[in-house]
Amino acid sequence: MKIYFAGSICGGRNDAKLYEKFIDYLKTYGEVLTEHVGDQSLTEEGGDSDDSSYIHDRDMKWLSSADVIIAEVSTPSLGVGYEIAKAIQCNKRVLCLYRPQKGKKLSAMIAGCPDISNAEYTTLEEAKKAIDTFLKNER
Ligand code: 6K6
Repeated sequence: MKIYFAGSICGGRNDAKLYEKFIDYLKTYGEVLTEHVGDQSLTEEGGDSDDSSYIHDRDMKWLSSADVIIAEVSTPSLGVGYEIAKAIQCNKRVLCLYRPQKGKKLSAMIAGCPDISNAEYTTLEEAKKAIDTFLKNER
């Protein structure tokens, strides 16, 4: 199974360590196409490449080849929102993982979208269970 994991880069890297843990877990299910999203050396200023067109085109190719998209949406990110919308357009299954935080709210465009499986979590174990439920028919 090919998994496209989406997480904030330019939107902020506060959750980058968590992304790495999700990616490690997702690797037990199949190939994670976007391992760099969990790379701790990748900052919000970029780092993978300065060529935005190259990054966009490569990531869109990966997205269209993916079987499922799993996005961590606790840190708002234009890129992640764009990837989610594109994935829905391509009729891909999408899971969004959201960690509720005081004073913050998940965008209604994600929370209210009927084409997205939304799961809230507080611990890594809870998030893993949501991933298991989402992927149980995909292995
Ligand atoms: C280079 C130039 C500007 O930003 C960069 C960083 N490099 C990236 N490399 C790979 N994928 C990226 C990069 N920037 C964004 N993405 C994709 O968008 C990833 O797949 C993430 O899921 C998502 C993050 O979007 P932003 O808006 O938070 O960056």
